[in-house]
Amino acid sequence: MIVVLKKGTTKEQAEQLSLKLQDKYSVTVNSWYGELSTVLGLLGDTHKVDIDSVLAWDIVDNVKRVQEPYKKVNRAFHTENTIITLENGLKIGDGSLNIIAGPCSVEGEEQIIEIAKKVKQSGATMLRGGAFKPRTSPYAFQGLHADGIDLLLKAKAETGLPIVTEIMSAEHIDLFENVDIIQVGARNMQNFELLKRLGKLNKPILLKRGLANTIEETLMSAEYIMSEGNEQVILCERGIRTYETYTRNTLDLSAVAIFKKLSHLPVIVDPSHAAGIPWLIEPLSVASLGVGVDGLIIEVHNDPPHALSDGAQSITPEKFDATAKRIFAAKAALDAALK
Ligand SMILES: [Mn+2]
Repeated sequence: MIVVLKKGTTKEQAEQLSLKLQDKYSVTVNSWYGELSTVLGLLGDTHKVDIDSVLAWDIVDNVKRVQEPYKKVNRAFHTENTIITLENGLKIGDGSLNIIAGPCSVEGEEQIIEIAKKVKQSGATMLRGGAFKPRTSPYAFQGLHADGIDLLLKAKAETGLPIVTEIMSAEHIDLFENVDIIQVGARNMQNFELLKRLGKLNKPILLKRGLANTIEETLMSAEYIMSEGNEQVILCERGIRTYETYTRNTLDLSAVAIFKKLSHLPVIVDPSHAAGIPWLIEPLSVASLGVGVDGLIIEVHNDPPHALSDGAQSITPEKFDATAKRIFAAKAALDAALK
């Protein structure tokens, strides 16, 4: 970290600040006294240095980080890819492609079990389904809550598919005991108290990027979970809000490549929520393979016109079957070509 001091700062003032920084953050400080300005270089673990409090010193002109503010997430300190292994042995992040499929919301026993069986036949390796639904309108279907989780567990017992479902409040953590992967939705990406609680669990967390959050903010949210001890974090790009209105969001595929470069965590893409348009699911999924995605999460509903949420962007199990075949074929071809 570089601290540039204002013109006219005396050597005594610079030394006073150096001592303070060394003392407060246990870092080594080197000083350069130039003709025009004085520069302090902070060496060591600077992750805990609060830039704002350094800037609050009258003599400080500018502070620059030369290291990213996240540590646990950073590939620089963990060069190998993180591979997450689920209870049934399924691996995420090992170079294979996992497809998580299922309805936006769990609506009933018959619905979730039928969809689970079908997506499994088509190659899905995990089942998704919302029990707690963050809806824009308080009058929209809010999910079946604990009953929804029970139905997901039934579908898991029936098919063997691990289940992924969203948590909205730390209050509900106990209900997620038998859930394989807990999802943090885009709207909760910066619910830091929730992230800290999830950081104390020994369970994979699927962290979706917020609709208006930067790459660095997303990585800092993952850091919140990991700093509490839970290192099983999967990042998910689900589209960000831009000026474009044709699609529900704008899928930021460069973020996927950047997440893979800056962090060692598995990354998945959600083409359903990114696009909001069923026919875009396949091309966006195939495109995601090119930026190194570890998985996809796709909304599948047996009766999209009557779905209680996100029917318009869901595909039928039949359509999913055809789509999954083409995605797996593209993955095999790409892996062979890039060998
Ligand atoms: Mn949805």
